[in-house]
Amino acid sequence: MVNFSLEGKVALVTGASYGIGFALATAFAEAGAKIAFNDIRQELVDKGLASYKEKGIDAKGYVCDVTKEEQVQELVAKIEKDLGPVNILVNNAGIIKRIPMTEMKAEEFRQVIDVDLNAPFIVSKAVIPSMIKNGGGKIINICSMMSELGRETVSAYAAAKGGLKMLTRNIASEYGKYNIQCNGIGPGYIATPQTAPLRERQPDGSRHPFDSFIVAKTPAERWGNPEDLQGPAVFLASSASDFVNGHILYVDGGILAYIGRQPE
Ligand code: NAP
Ligand code: GCO
Repeated sequence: MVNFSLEGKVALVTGASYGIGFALATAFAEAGAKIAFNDIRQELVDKGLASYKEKGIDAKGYVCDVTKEEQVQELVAKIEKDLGPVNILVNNAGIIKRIPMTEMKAEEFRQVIDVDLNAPFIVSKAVIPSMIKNGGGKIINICSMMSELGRETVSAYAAAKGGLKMLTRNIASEYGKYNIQCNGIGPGYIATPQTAPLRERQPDGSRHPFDSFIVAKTPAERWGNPEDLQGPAVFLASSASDFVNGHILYVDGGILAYIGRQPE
């Protein structure tokens, strides 16, 4: 029988107080996993803990900046002590800065690369040794449409998410022999705080032009919800995907398949 159960597994989802990370961790808990998450500030962790509790999930929350290697090593050690070794890691924490490239400071570019690309390296590096010791594990990197496509103002984000796609393939290549599967999820445009500025109503009450553009560009004719990513994430976290490695699963309502609507 196909096995999607995560019973007895320990899952670490980074930056999972709300948004996509919270939805994925919730689905993992429903499939039987024990949940650990982190965020950068205590208020966010507390907010997350309250939201998990509301769903009846006994999650463990930790303050940790995923760009700081020492903090990450401590986080992984604490989780191991509190829940056991991490079997499933989701590199979800991420930021975006929407600034035209010629106006972007090098420091701003670096910050995005640090959170969206360097941190998945740091956190994966911290859990891989115990995964090897325990006979395997699952790493899921949250990629993006920008792992494949560019657009105005997101040079750093696209560079980071394109890099994350290749980090995914490299982890799969390097550690596949230890029964570690590293795959990516490439969400389409998902309604979360990160994309709220792109959906803001105009002063006259009409839709933001980017909002209308995305709906027209998506064969499903809607934005995605964090819940749309739950099934694919449980699949990639479970033994049902044990021979899937180095793959990016785009969950985008069909955006990447579509040439776009012809002008009226
Ligand atoms: P979000 O609502 O902004 O949530 C991201 C979370 O990561 C926040 O809780 C954030 O905390 C946390 N975080 C940021 N920097 C961190 C750090 N250094 N250490 C620890 N935690 C940190 O974003 P989301 O939309 O749920 O996105 C989650 C992931 O999916 C990101 O990697 C994003 O790039 C990716 N993604 C999103 C979409 C979309 O359409 N929404 C599409 C494709 C991919 P703060 O609140 O303090 O910033
Ligand atoms: C943007 C968006 C995107 C999405 C997502 C798409 O400004 O274009 O924020 O980058 O968040 O990553 O998959």
